[in-house]
Amino acid sequence: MARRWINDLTRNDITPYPAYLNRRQLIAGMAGGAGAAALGSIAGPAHAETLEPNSWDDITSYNNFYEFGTGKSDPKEYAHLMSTSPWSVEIDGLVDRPGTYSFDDIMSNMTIEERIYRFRCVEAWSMIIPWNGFELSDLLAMAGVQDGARYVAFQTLYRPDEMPGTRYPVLDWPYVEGLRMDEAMNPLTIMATGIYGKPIPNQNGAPLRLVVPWKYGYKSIKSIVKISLVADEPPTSWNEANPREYGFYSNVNPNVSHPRWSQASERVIGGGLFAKREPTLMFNGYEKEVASMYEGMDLEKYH
Ligand SMILES: Nc1nc2c(c(=O)[nH]1)N[C@H]1C(S)=C(S)[C@@H](COP(=O)(O)O)O[C@H]1N2
Ligand SMILES: [Mo]
Repeated sequence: MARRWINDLTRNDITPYPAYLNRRQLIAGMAGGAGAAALGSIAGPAHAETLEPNSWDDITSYNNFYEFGTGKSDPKEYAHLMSTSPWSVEIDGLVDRPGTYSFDDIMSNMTIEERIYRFRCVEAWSMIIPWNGFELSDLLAMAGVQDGARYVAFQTLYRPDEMPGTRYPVLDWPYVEGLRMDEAMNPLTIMATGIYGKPIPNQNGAPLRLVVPWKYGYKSIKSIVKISLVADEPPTSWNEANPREYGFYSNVNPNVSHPRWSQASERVIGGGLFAKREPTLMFNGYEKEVASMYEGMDLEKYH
């Protein structure tokens, strides 16, 4: 039933409320007679009722994937050069079952769900994207997280022959990112493998990429080939490139400006040339779900 809903997805089929809600939680909650409690505890962002996904065209032709160039249309133009089959992910570090996991192996062990999430780039544009994927926590459980693991480090494919943008030293390749363990285990954090029920296009990070909806887009690392469970905060590409402008946390925060621009509002892609900017929401609208992870932290210092 869930699969039919995903595969035959049309604009009208998209449940508007609570749009991003994990169907598994929804069903589990209702079966246990605790539906109302489940809904209450993970009720969506303030504007969940009105989440209207961007078009397939918006989502797949306006991209950041610097391995293919820094222009917004470069990924769509060049990402076909990247071969994504076969694909495997090496999982190492503080795990019980380190090893090379094939993409097919991962997929046969994961339950694919749809999550309609806001997506906010640090450059102050945004979209709403209907992802398909699975919770990162399920993948980590497959590898068996050990006690000493406090962070998760991710690495993108680095294949210069297939990635013309890596000829330029824009970033220190390969692209790397990281999350604190509680962020990685948060149910909102997913590994996306599809958009609109179709396999995720290369320009969006095929065959699997991270999506962390309450953080600026650059945390959502694409085309992942390696995941390491580690004890210490791992280096991240944008932080290494410019630590003053890009912190490790990178939580969406309208009250903390980027040194070169305000983060108080955003331009919604697809709204047309004269569309009004929309106010940016704390934690990108996911405050209720994630704010407790940062209680007592100075969000300006740990930006
Ligand atoms: N490997 C890699 N991952 C990346 C990037 C990149 O350049 N390389 N760009 C990031 C940035 S800045 C954004 S906004 C999102 C864009 O995702 P989208 O193109 O699917 O919208 O991918 C993020 N992940
Ligand atoms: Mo971004």
